[in-house]
Amino acid sequence: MAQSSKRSKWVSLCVLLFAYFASTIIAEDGLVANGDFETPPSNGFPSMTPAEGIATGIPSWKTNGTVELVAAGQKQGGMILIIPEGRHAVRLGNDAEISQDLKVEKGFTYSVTFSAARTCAQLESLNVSVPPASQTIDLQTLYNVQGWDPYAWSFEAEGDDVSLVFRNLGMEDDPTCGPIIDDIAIKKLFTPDRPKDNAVINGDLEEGPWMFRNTSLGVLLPTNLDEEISSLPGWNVESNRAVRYIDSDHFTVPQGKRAIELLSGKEGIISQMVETAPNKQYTLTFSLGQAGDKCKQPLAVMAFAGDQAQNIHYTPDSNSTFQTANLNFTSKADRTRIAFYSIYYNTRTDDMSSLCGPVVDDVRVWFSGSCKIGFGRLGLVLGFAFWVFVFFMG
Ligand SMILES: [Ca+2]
Ligand SMILES: [Ca+2]
Repeated sequence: MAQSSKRSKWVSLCVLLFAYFASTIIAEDGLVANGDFETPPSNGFPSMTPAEGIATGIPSWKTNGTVELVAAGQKQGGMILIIPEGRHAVRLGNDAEISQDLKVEKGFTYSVTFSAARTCAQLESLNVSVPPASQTIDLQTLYNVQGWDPYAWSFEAEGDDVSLVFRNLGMEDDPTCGPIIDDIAIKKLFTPDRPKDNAVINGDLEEGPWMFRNTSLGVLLPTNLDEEISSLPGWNVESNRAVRYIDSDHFTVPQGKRAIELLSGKEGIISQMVETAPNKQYTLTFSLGQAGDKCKQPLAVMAFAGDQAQNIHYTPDSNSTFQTANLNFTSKADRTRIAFYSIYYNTRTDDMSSLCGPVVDDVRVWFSGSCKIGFGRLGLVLGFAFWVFVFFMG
């Protein structure tokens, strides 16, 4: 009797555990199901003849309209199609979409990373949405010579079950001119606490979108429309053009594993509203460096803090890949805007067309008024120590 009750307890425990895990299969950070489009459809990958290339079913995705699985080596008009990663990707025809249902946690902010390439010279854009949140990403600007880039977009989950949708809003004469997408990943973001001695949130830029270890292009952060929902917690990309989130595996980063590379001159601006006490002296300090990506010098940033603005040139030092820059300002209100953009429009020296620029990291805003008090106290302590010394020696 005792044994059977023990067994039934075990059974109920197992059932409970199973129920727990079954109910919490929440999208994990990283690639979504078949996010790289390398899982073969039930009838195999379509042949490389474009006419037969219409997907009959892409595992883990729902499709609407002309969605085509494309393969490495496949040609279009004499040009080989770009496949961002692996051997396969999808191309969205006019007004076509793919979607996948995801389990997330309501109220949290998630960032979606995806790679996109355009196929024709026409204006192409891609709409990414988790209804009701939606953003159209402009693919017209080529940020690098390889013809594709990873992008990040963030949304706040309004429920536990959401649908991630990629849609080509285009209506081109040539229906095969739609964008190619690949490598779709998701990451639940957290907002780091504000350090005691620094008013900047995520000033070290370590919290940001998912990055694939094997992707050497960084991740582009396009304009974020909602100040509160950003792939780079705390920060806003307030310009029409994107900035690049870079990692220490593929770039030179001043601090930690992540930093921002500013692109496109004035057209790529990151900013943050930091909490300040009105009419107090503050100092903005940050690391200014180069990304180690053969970017043509000179590199320089325009740094803003409240009503102060200063251009700072990166002056290479043989011992370091970055320098520390300072900007003193007096706060005018309980929030002060800090911002950065690149002064020059830089490209790489090896291909003359990939966009690059100065790197910003380790951003701090601290109450420099307190510094004087600190030295005052230090002076008192030293003075007291001196008199104690004189007293005992005497
Ligand atoms: Ca792929
Ligand atoms: Ca960093």
